[in-house]
Amino acid sequence: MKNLADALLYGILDLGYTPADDVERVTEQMLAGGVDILQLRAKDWDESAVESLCNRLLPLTEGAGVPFIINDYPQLVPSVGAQGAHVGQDDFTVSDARWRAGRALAGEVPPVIIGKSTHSFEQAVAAAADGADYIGFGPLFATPTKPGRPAIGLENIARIHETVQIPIFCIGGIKWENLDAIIEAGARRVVIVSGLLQAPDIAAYARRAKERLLNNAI
Ligand code: TZP
Ligand code: MG
Repeated sequence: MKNLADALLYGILDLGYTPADDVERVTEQMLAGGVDILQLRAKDWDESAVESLCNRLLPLTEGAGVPFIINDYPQLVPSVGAQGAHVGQDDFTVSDARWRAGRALAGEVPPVIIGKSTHSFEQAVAAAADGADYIGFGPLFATPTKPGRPAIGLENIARIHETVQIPIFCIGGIKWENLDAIIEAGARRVVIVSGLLQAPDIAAYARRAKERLLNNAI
């Protein structure tokens, strides 16, 4: 299984963009393109529907050795055998999510991954202090994938990387076209949602973004 610490490109399978009958194909494409970590984000889907999506997708991510993260349902982590969960500012605290995800208490190695969405420098510092394993930091740009959430811009990217030691995944409106600017502002790791899911060739798009991030990391 790939290590979170080595992850550069985070793919989110967002059911707002991908029809449920196409999730396996899209997941395979993302994995073929080299995403290092993959999240299932099924907003407004109920727990049993999310559970069955997890059960369809986990064999694919396991086969690729890519951690599988569930948005919003940490309690599903142990039952489906996912690697972790992602929570927002208005969801569970990091420690509550970790408790629900269960396996940390059982001393299982590797422990579950808990990620937190952050929308400001202060929230990012707080999430790290609360014990998050990684944070999402954004939206850098306003994006239809997260309606109603204002852009935070690029100003704090360098500062947050100097301050917070856990992996920071910049997110929100990131596309191939603005990746250079984001990297120049200090980003090392990114999440790309609609850019990837709407690409005519998802694998090629992911591969190109990953290569750019790898060149930067070397
Ligand atoms: N959190 C902050 S922005 C965002 C989330 C889930 C959506 C990012 O999606 P896109 O399509 O890459 O802008
Ligand atoms: Mg949430």
